[in-house]
Amino acid sequence: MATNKDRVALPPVNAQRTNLTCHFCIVGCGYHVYKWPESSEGGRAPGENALGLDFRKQLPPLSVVMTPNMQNTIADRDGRRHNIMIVPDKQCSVNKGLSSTRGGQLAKVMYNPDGVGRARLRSPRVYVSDQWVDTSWDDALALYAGLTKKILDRDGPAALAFDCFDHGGAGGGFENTWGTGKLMFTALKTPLVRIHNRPAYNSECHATREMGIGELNNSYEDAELADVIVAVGCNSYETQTNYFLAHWLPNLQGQTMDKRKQRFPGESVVAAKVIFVDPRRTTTIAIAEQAAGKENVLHLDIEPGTDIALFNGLLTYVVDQGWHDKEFIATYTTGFDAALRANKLSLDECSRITGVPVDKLRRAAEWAYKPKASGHRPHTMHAYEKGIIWGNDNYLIQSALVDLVLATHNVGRRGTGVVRMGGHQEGYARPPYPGNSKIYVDQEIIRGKGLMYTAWGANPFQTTLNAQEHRAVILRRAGIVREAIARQRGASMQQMVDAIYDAVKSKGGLFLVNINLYPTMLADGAHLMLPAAHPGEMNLTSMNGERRMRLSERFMDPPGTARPDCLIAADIANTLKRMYEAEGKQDMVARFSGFDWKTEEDAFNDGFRQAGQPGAVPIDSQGGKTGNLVTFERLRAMGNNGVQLPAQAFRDGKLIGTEMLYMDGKFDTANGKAEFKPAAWPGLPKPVADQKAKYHFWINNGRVNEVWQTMYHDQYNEFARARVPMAYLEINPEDARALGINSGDVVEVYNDYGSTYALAYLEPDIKRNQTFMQFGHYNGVMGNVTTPWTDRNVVPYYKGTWADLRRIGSAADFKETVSFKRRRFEAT
Ligand SMILES: Nc1nc2c(c(=O)[nH]1)N[C@H]1C(S)=C(S)[C@@H](COP(=O)(O)OP(=O)(O)OC[C@H]3O[C@@H](n4cnc5c(=O)[nH]c(N)nc54)[C@H](O)[C@@H]3O)O[C@H]1N2
Ligand SMILES: Nc1nc2c(c(=O)[nH]1)N[C@H]1C(S)=C(S)[C@@H](COP(=O)(O)OP(=O)(O)OC[C@H]3O[C@@H](n4cnc5c(=O)[nH]c(N)nc54)[C@H](O)[C@@H]3O)O[C@H]1N2
Ligand code: SF4
Ligand SMILES: [Mo]
Repeated sequence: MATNKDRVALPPVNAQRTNLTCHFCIVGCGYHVYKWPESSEGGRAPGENALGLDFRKQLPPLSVVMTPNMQNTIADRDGRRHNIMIVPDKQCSVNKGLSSTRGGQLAKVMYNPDGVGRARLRSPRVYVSDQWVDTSWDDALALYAGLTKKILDRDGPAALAFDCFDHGGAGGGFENTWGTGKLMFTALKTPLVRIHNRPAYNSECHATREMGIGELNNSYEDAELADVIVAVGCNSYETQTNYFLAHWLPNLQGQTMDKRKQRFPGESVVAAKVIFVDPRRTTTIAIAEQAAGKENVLHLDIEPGTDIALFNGLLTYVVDQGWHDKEFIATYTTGFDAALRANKLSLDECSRITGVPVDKLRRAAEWAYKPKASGHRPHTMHAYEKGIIWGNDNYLIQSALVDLVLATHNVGRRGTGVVRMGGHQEGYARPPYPGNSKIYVDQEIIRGKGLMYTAWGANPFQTTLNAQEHRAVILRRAGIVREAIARQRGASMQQMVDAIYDAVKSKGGLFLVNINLYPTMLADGAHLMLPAAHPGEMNLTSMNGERRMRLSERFMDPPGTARPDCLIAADIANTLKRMYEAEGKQDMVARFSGFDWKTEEDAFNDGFRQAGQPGAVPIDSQGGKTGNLVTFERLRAMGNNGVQLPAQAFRDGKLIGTEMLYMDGKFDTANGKAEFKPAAWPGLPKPVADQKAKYHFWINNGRVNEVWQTMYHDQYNEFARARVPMAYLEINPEDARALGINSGDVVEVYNDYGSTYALAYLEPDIKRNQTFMQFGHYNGVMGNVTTPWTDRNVVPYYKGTWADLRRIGSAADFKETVSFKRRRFEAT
């Protein structure tokens, strides 16, 4: 199929229309999927096409966003072929009809044997006699369950390692987190589990949760109502695109002024301001300056990893000025005095550590926290994401930030909130984790622990910290098993399981399983792959960054015999159950019972809806006790606007949700009071400081607008592949010149922990001795050079490492397809 078509077929009036929430980020934009037989087509008159638009004349601007990427042709299992069109929903309050460069390609990534999905796993595959071969589900499950059982019976659950998604969207959703969670935690009971983006089974938000504040506590509308937005370590134009475009920009452009005046009568309302805390000048900052005017944008370009000092300096100053909310602090919080003492830092000292001039710090405090002309406290929303979640000491940064927010009462009031901007959507519903959340799973595996490792919708080869060593150990251990398997001739299943068990138990091997849409880099070491389905191919629920839960409806079949993750979990459990039944082990049969689900809806009803069932309260979803109100049928009726969790009631055929948390001043602690936390500035962690002392460049890293994560779809998408064929590395032109590096050159990035390659991209906005490298790329793994350091809760500092650069040479191919035009939408 041609990658760039210049013609779009219109859906006929009777085309099937379903709802789909885009899964290429937290925002969760609403889309409509139209599906109709390949041989038919709608007409151009408004009564002849399902969009109801008049295509006989020029449409008014932005009446519909429609590109050839929004269309595809798919085949279902019965062989019938259909056209599909996936277009943004104008009625969806999240995106208001906008798409993004990622969401706009949803149709294109839907499976088609010649399209982007051509490398999708269609059947289980097993690595025997030194090659990948297709096999049946029965064979694959017998192998998986057979080995699992042998390990479980002889070595106990702690030898069964998992790296698993825990979010919403593709590789997630309430159904799939429940299915996998029930298998891992209730049935297998293994503690050796890590989450797809960090090396332990822990939270991204320990501190704020302990302080009584869940991390998704406002609505996207609050960004339209805020006087000031403080954006900390988030590059939201590129990473939460339509949240930024549909809710922040209108406020920054003055379009929500009337709404703000109406909502807050008597308060002075002036042009909204935004303060960015990011060592790097991002595209988001460049765009905000153009939209709001430079006079309304402040960029606190702190030294990397010094956020704690920044928030402590601001807190100290704000309290000195008397701008804190004494009444709120006295009535609704505890621990203020102790935190204030511990965090005390003068503006001079704050300036010295962060590198931000004192007058800029003072201006930030005045904008965000000084009472307004009318005497009212400003509505200041604090947004944060990976710049601090993966920053220098996750726990202390969040403590310091939330201390400042609590002192100034910027939570539980409309137009405020202290919130994660988010990564994927959320969709957490799991029984309690049976382990100790401080098990550093990667290090356990490196030390030779674990006999079997299942990577489930996760790709640690491309995304973990200290990735090169982690990968090297796994490949070596997996190689031992590959050798043992290759020596088998005509082995029965039991003989094969015994041979593998011997290799993992006595020879240091590791059996590696990849449950995924694609083979990915994991195929280099794996022994078994099981094909999964993603949204569109299954019914899936998830919630976005304002806790808005929607049902993404199935509109096509998955490729081959691919299955939804929750049903794969059930298949595994049921296979084990039968094996224990055959042995008459009733206690084990009981553990593997309760998976008799026919559909993903059964998994949803067993998990999300059973909040009353012990331990089943979804902790991230806040679906809590009201989960039982929410059914597939009701969600379907609520369309792309869904319901904001927790659901409060079902009235007049509608689910009633919650726009903002903590409006009543009751926080999620035992006594209902929010808790301040001491957070003194600790300096850089030793392994990071050591690399900094030894090497010249800070290797900042993160995401770029046009690709999603490890590029699992994008590596087969010409559009993305041509633009970012290799992880790019932004570098200051002066630094580049000194090393003889030009845009388009391949460079080696190396330090004590590893080495990787990247594509140089000269950018004057990058400071001297700093760089920014695309994370997670299959062609140049940034994680190779991150240190293994984690904070006290085993949360990594992905953003902090130093390395040297060496020019390798130039790749002619890349220079042809990659544009090195500046990404910051301004002239050089
Ligand atoms: N250096 C550095 N490292 C980082 C980060 C960073 O900022 N810097 N960020 C971290 C963060 S925030 C994240 S989220 C992680 C990302 O790390 P991962 O979660 O490992 O990366 P993804 O590409 O999202 O991987 C998901 C895998 O799941 C597969 N998949 C997709 N949909 C489905 C599905 O429905 N079912 C199944 N079974 N599989 C599916 C994809 O093919 C892909 O291989 O990286 C982390 N690592
Ligand atoms: N286009 C696109 N969008 C995505 C994704 C994607 O792959 N592609 N992935 C999604 C996922 S899973 C996630 S988790 C989110 C992540 O969303 P974001 O957190 O917005 O994205 P990142 O690029 O990881 O990092 C954000 C910023 O942290 C800054 N930073 C680095 N060090 C520091 C520091 O010490 N202090 C501060 N304050 N800032 C620092 C970096 O300069 C960078 O601009 O994006 C989601 N959206
Ligand atoms: S902003 Fe996020 S959810 Fe919305 S269309 Fe873009 S990638 Fe999808
Ligand atoms: Mo993420």
